[in-house]
Parts: sequence; structure tokens; C-alpha cells
Amino acid sequence: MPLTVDLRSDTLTRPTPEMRAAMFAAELGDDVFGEDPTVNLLEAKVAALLGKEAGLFVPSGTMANQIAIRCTTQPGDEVILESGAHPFHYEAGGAAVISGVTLRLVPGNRGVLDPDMVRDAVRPPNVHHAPARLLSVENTANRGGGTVTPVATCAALTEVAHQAGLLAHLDGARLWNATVAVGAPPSAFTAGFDVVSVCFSKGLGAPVGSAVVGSARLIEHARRVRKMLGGGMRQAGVLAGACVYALDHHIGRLAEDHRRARTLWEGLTELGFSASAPETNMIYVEVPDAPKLASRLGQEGVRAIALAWARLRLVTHLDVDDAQIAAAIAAFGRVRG
Ligand code: TLP
Repeated sequence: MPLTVDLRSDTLTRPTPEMRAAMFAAELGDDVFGEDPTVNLLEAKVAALLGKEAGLFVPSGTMANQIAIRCTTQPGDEVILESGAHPFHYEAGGAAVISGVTLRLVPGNRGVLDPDMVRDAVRPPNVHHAPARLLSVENTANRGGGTVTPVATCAALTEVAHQAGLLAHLDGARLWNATVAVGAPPSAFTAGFDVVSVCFSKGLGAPVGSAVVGSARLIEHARRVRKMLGGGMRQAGVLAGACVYALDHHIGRLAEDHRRARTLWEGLTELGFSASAPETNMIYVEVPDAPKLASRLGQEGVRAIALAWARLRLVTHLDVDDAQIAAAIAAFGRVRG
């Protein structure tokens, strides 16, 4: 029986024994009363790491993004984002329902926005237009291929947004991968952004949890929106304990995921598959029929997602080791012919 290798997403990781021990030992209280010491610790820690005044623990990256949009817009406003952005593709239309905003998509280069194109996308005030109010940037860009928007481009994008009177949001679900890939601290990426979402439940390996960070005022508002959405959790420290552990122990090791993605890509390229070189932990294989390839690979013990008809996504993570990468390459070799 070949090894099973699950490359569908880095959300699939299960907490390590050490992380489970941290969860077990976490001090708890009622977080809706603001009395969970572990949640309070996590919120302070993530805010400091990202160079912002305050943070808010939320159940998911989707809720983090939706809260960020809700706190920075009014119904009828327009949000500018890259055409592969998560809130457009994968948040069940939440921005329309929760915030009443329209989304204006700007194509990027492998998910990376060009500041000049963003400037051009902001239309002058006119009675016909939904006023652009927010720029949302995803780093790393999931559908872009796990690509990094460099620190200087982040600064240029937020400058363009602010000059045009927009606020700037960073969807940093995988910001940790970007920081490890380029060796810059998270705060270098986040400096110009007014509000940032990050996830602990992707590459960092926590079972649940994301955060919104920003000014103390914005986070006060965000706390009310979280409550409205039903995201006020009680003894949430049992989850936040995993996230604190993840921040302390699992950021540096993302370099291993990136190295394995590279090894996998090299193996696939040698087999004749077409894919761009990974910048972080994702590979998108370009194939004529991605669902068919996913199903063939499944029979060989390798799980991958067809994120489009012609694109198969492979993601490395904490629960994938070197032997599994070798097994995955061997499986691709078997399904090739
Ligand atoms: N992305 C998931 C799926 O929803 C596609 C994945 O497997 O990659 N921002 C970005 C950039 C994301 O990739 C995701 C999750 C989220 C936000 C939402 O996070 P969750 O799943 O915690 O709501």
C-alpha cells in the first residue's frame, strides 16, 4: 500500500503532541467578558508582532476578512482586490451580505498587484460610481501560486490606496510564509496597512484560529462585529493556546515546507509536468483536465485539489515529510502515462 500524501491544503494539519500539551495547559476564562488570559496573551502577541495597537482572536480567516471589510466600509462602497482574492472566490459572497459592498477586481501578476494598475482602478468621484473605500491585498496570494508581494510593493500599494483616500487591508492568511520566504519580519509587510488578517490554522498548524489586528479603535469596532457574527467565543484559550504555541514554534519551520515544495516541483518538472517554481508552499500544476488528474492521483494515494479545470493545487505543510514528497513524485510518475 503506497503512502497517503494529503497535499490538498495546509489547513489539514493536526496539532502536534507539544501543541496539544500547550492547549491542555492553557489558562482559561470567558473571552466575551475579556477574561481569557490565553486569548488576551495571543491578541497582545500578534498585535506586537505585526506592529499594530491591538488584536482580536476570531474563529476563521473568512471571519477575519469579513470583519476587516465591515469595519472599513459602508454599504454601497467598493472594495478593490486582485482577481484571485479569497473574499471574491471563497467567502460565499459574504462581503455583499455582511457589508453590502461591491468588489472591483484588478488582475495581478501571479496574484501580485501592480500599484499603477490599482491607482488606475480608483475612479474619480462621480454620482454614477460606487465610491472605492478599501484596497485588499493577499500575501501570500493563494490562487497566484503562494506568491509573495514584496515589502516594497506592499508599501507602494498602501501608499497608492491612502493617496486615493482608501484604507488598506492585508489578507495575511499566509503572511508567515512570506516572511520566511524573504527573511523580512512580519511588521515590515504590515507597516502601511490599516487592518490585517492572519491565520494560525494554515502553515502554522493550529487546529483553529485567526486574528484581526489594527488600531485600538478599529479593534474595538471589530469586537462588536465579531459578536454580531456569532464569533464571540467563551473559554477560547483552549484554542488560543495552540496559536500561541504556533507563533512561538512553527514560523521558522515553514522553510522546510518551502524546501519540500521546491523538491516536489523539481520532481514534477523532470517528469514533464508544467508548473511555475514555488515561492513558498504551493505548486499549481497546469494540466488539460485537473479533476481527472486529481482523481487518478487519489487512486495512487496522493490527494490534491483541482482549483480550476486546468490547475491542480499542491500544498506542503507540517504533516508532509520528505518520504511523502518522494512518494508523491513517484505517484505523478505512475499517472503520467
Ligand atoms: N483558504 C482555503 C480555501 O478556502 C481555499 C485553502 O485551502 O487555501 N485567506 C486566504 C488567502 C485563504 O487561503 C483562506 C483559506 C482564507 C483567507 C480563509 O481561511 P478560513 O478557511 O480559516 O476561513
